[in-house]
Amino acid sequence: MAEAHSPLLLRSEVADGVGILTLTDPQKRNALSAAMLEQLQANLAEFAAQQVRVVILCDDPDARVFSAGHDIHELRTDRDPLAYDEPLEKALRAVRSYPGPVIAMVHGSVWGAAFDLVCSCDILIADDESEFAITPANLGLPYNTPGLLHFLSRLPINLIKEMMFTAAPIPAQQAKDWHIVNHLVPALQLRDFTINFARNITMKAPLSIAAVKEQLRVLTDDHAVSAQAADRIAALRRTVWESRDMKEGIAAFFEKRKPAFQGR
Ligand code: YXS
Repeated sequence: MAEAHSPLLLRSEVADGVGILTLTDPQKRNALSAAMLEQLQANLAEFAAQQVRVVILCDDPDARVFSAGHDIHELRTDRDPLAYDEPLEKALRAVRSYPGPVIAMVHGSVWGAAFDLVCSCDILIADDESEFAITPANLGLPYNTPGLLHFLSRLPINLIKEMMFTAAPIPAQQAKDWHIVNHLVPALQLRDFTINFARNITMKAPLSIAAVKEQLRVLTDDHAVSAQAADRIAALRRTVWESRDMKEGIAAFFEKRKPAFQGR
């Protein structure tokens, strides 16, 4: 569970065999800090040890923001900020390999890497106050290949391009029309609907479900990429994370001003 010295950034509970993890860092709009992501991994490991069959990842019902995405304070500018061994990627892999369904229960807005997090969940249930944005273009960041594969396994490429190029939030109904969201329910019904949905799955055969989840992960995550393609991708992304534009995008966020991107 949470390290003794770090504040609790995730509330963990088990109700009727369903594990519920609630993001609780309202001051930073549930930004995905290394501390929060480590607590997410630790809680998932604890649930797996307890053979919790279904997990719900959610935010508090009075939050306006499900998660503001990667903690921008922690974005590395001296190396690939979304590298394989970064806390975010480890947490996404923990969700994708949890031996049972992880359901994202979304109220409020989802930003940046938090969109990758909810897309890495197996099922997404949201309310009519939810919206979804992927925002590297706002900050000058190079999204990574595992993330793009996550999106490609979820959305048609033209919709991914629209979300990436505009960084505009996709409102709830449009997210449902685009099949980002499995179920769209009124805000007041979200928790009961999702817990009942999860509880029904806990009555099914856990080994069968865990095997199908892992088969689908292997079939969608393990894409063979040629050495030349891998080098090209690395070069393209390095140009971006070494750029002055990325430093400008991050600085502009903290100075609460619009960034002036120069294309270099
Ligand atoms: O000024 P104080 O100290 O009160 O702190 C403010 C914000 O700086 C802080 N905060 C964050 N801190 C670190 N990382 C973040 N992602 C982050 N977002 C917010 O929280 C305090 C309250 O923020 P404020 O005043 O803006 O709240 P608001 O309710 O007016 O607006 C909520 C948001 C989420 C619309 C707004 O905070 C916002 O636009 N946040 C940034 C969303 C974003 O662009 N996320 C992407 C992060 S980078 C990422 O996830 C990927 C790597 S990528 O870029 O590739 O998608």
